[in-house]
Amino acid sequence: TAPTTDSTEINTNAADDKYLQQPLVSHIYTADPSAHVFNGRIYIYPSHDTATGTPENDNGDHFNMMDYHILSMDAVGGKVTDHGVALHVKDIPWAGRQLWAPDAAFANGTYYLYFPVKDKQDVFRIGVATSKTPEGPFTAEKEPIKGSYSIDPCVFKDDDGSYYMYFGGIWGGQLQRWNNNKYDSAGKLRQPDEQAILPRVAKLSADMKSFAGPVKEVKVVDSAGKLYKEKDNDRRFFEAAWMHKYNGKYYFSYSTGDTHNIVYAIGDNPNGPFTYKGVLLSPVEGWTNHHSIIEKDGKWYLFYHDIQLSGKTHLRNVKVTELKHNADGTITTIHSQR
Ligand code: FUB
Repeated sequence: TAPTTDSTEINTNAADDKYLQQPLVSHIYTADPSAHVFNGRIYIYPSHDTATGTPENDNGDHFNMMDYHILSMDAVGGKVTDHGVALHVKDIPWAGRQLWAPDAAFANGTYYLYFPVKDKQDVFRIGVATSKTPEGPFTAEKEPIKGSYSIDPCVFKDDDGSYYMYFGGIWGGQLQRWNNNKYDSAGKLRQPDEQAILPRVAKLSADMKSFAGPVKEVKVVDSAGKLYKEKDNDRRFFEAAWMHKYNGKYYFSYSTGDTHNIVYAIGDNPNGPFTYKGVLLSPVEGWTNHHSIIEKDGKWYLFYHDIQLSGKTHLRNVKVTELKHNADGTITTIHSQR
């Protein structure tokens, strides 16, 4: 498709930011980039996609990742360093298979890596591992975080020093198996007219290794305050939660229904509710869409992935582009282009 000429959209083909649409690294496949600024440097905590030959199926078994590599760079557009294996599935005592999208946080003089992986019963749980350096290597705790489930943790630090974990992913991510924080292996996807399944949030304890209170549902509502139905595929939650704060407002963003837009919803407190505002990234090449948002040196950036290098949905590559908040608090939609 031709580059957009609409001035309200960020044109990732603009001559002066050509590097923004190139994969950040091409020697390994990477996806689900959770970016953070630690000590003035950008660290990216991605999934490490691997061609294991696992046959493709509806549960996402072909996303059979075994380890994490952390990437870092001084600034967007700068040289990217791959710090090597930061954590391997064989070093997580309780893990079975499939290391999916991670995130990281810094507190108590320690770096925490949060990761979803199926346990030995093939149920996704969220684990935590620690390191004294942002690039690892990380040492995993012996058990998953008590009360955790499903996938795609995003750990957000609020201005008052509290940390919250947002998480959940439907279908292969198993969120449909959890109701009132109870597991039902037969849990089904919702019918079109039923209320859509909601993402989850839990406040983290001071030790950063446990939940301080019960896991709660995150309400995303329309402009009339109504929750979405399953059939509202363009707006309801699917996976890939991220939280950022801008001008005192909480921006909750995620990948939608079976349409895989990255959309955002705005709220006044970290637990929600959040009111749907619009699309911030349209679907990318490949089945999944997963992002993070950071501020560095006064500019905002969107990290995301597509499948430019491989053409295969489970072998992705991470990218970065600039993100623009408009004067009215909305975000300019980015259309991923090659
Ligand atoms: O990387 C595996 C899964 O694909 C992630 O957990 C989802 O968000 C999707 O990107």
